Amino acid sequence: MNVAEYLDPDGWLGHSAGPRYVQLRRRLERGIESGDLPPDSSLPPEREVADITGLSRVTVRKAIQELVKLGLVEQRQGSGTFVRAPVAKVEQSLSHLTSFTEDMRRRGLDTTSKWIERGVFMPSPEEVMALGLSAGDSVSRIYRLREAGGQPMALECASLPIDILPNPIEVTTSLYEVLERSGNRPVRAVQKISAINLEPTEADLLGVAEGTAGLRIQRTSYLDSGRVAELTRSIYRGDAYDFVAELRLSN
Ligand code: 16G
Repeated sequence: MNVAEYLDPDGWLGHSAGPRYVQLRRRLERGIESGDLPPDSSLPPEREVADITGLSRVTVRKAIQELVKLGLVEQRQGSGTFVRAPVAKVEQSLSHLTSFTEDMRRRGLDTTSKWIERGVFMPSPEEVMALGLSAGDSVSRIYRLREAGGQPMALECASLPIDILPNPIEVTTSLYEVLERSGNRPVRAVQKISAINLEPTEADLLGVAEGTAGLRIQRTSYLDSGRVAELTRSIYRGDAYDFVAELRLSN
């Protein structure tokens, strides 16, 4: 079935409730999910979709804009709108304190990092509070774009007290491996996860459209002694992650 046939309004438009741009968006979403509109296929220009469906161009534009935000299609400068290839979803367990490298290795994916910042800095007030630093203390900070299987997955900024990570340059692949070697690997962590829409810079680094859904995660990790070892602020691609928690009845 070609796109024009797929969008023939007879079969769907006006049959369900809701605004017409939502009906069009749903029709396109269903086509992407079912494979009728396969990855990398192009959508016809707005004008053509309007002709096929009898909807106004404003309505068509609104539906497509929403699909861009959902990360289902992308607009390539000068060449049109294309269905995005889905990224492999990663499930991260919320009950095990694992590192990004370990999580990805378990799924057979190689990791790479692009460095945004790595060094020893004056701490921000947030870092002073979270890490329990004293006046005049410096902080080790590593800020990376984390990729797995060649795909950008998360932006991650980790801050650690300088005696826990004296030399941030030593971290080339896994932070937790470096901490493990010095006996400073965290044993417990508290995570706060919230839903966000990605800001332009974050979206650009993660290779998705501005406004796409993402997850903001703040992790505070502790050593066996109870001391805070790490504060990490991360932004994960919402389309790449599922966080899974196991729940038990308390008795
Ligand atoms: C995970 C942790 C992060 C930690 C990193 C170490 C979350 C939300 N964050 O991404 O706090 O710094 O692993 O990974 O899970 P690495 O050892 O591969 O550098």
